[in-house]
Amino acid sequence: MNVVKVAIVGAGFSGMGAAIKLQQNGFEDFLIIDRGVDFGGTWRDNTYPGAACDVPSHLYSYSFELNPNWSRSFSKQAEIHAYINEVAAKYALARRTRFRTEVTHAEWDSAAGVWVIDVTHPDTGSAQVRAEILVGAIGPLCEPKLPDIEGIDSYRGQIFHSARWDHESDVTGKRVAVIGTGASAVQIIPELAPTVGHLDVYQRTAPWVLPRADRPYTAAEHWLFRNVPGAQRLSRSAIYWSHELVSFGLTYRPNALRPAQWAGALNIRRGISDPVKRAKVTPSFSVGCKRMLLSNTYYPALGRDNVDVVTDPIAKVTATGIVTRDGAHREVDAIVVATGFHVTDSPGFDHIVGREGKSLAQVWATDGMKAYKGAMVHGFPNMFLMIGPSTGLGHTSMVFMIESQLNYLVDYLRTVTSEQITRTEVRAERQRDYNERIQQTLGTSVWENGGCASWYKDSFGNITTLWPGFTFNFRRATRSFDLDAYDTARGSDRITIGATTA
Ligand code: N01
Repeated sequence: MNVVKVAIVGAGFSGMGAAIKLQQNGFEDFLIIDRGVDFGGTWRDNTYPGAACDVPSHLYSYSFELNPNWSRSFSKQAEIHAYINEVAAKYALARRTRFRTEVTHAEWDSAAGVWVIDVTHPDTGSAQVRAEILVGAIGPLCEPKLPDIEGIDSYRGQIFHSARWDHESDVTGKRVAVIGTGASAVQIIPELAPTVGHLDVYQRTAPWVLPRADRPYTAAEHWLFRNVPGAQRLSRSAIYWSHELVSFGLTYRPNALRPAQWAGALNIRRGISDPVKRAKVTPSFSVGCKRMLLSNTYYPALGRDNVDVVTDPIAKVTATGIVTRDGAHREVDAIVVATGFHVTDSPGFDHIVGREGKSLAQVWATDGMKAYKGAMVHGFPNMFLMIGPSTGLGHTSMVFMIESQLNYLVDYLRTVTSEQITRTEVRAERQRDYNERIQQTLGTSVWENGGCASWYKDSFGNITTLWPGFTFNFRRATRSFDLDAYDTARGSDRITIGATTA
């Protein structure tokens, strides 16, 4: 059995960031656990053709590890993954990481005051790790969501999810279907369209796809970033503040986003000449309600003669193709399922069990995912979620949110160490008040009023995934650990919950 102070589950941007910050602040007793073979999380798993970030790389990277060498404004997956691996190597994180190790269950042991974490490894089998503090850094976009379509299991051709791209399957010249038109599909489709024989794009809801200001950095810019102190930080700040302006429209004044909608409409007109196709791909909701996508190549790809946009709902999948409700049967050699992820209903929530013997899934089943500052959940002592509920963004870099939470995590560890606190649990009323304020702020938002259905909402219709408003407010809220929001216990004391003990 392995006993550590902090167990970090997940070796993506947030888990690595947590490990680096712990290390830098003298908390060396930690272990990272990841089911994959490498660092990178979503940037390791999403290798589909065209995978790239839709936030400029100078912002979508750690502030403490700027990279002057980004080749272009919106880097591709391989470059981002390489950056992540360089950072991991610089901080020697591999020596504290167990790869190919999956957490099957994590349960708070009240008597011992530790998290008991069951893990399994394909070669060495099951084992247990005990940790005083559990950092859940599994990311919201790690569990691929397969569509619940009749007959999909009977399909005999190649079929795979966008986040599990099968590079052994060569679809060149073949008949291919892509189900979904979200952020992943919008990047995949332009790569597939020119190489496959025929492409059917199954669109349930047309997204807004805006022009993408993507270009390679020039040699002069690279020289500046490498040699002029502050040049890169200045560029990063300019990107940050220009993106922050968008959050004003998203949260408070959706009408202010109209220019983006015009740009989207222009993008359609430029990319597609056929009026029937144009009409099919024109969204019927306000821009920003679903994630605003960026591409200069998506609409031209849809406009190609070998690409059909199918808007009739899918009725079933057969052994050889897809049948739509109008009865048409389109045969295909391969199906790419680009249908997103389990965000508000992640299977991982079943495996984390708190103080009262209930899993996160059970606790959140009654009225949705809730946490305090996206990190701490009442009933789950000594657990810190990275980019948990209400931390997602529709307009800028998640790394900014991750680093905000890292400030909070480090100050939490400093505080409990200096105060000799062994158990910390957020008070129910503080968590409730915090979430009520978030829901109030969301009342004016485009996500609430824009006329769309999206994964930002849970099954209760509540937006529990997004941080509303400006990200600098989240940075301020997480600057220091507010001990008064927590019930605590010291030494071997039982944790104090209000007037009672548990
Ligand atoms: O998934 P999505 P994604 N039958 O959930 C459709 C991040 N990301 O993987 O809109 C038919 O957005 C669904 O239709 P509808 C980013 O945060 C970032 O594309 O629900 N269709 C939708 O079109 C993003 O938001 C980057 O009506 C079905 C699509 O599948 C998040 O990941 C790149 C269906 C799912 O879209 C997820 O993006 C990629 C069904 N049964 C991803 N079920 C970058 O940084 C679902 N759909 C660039």
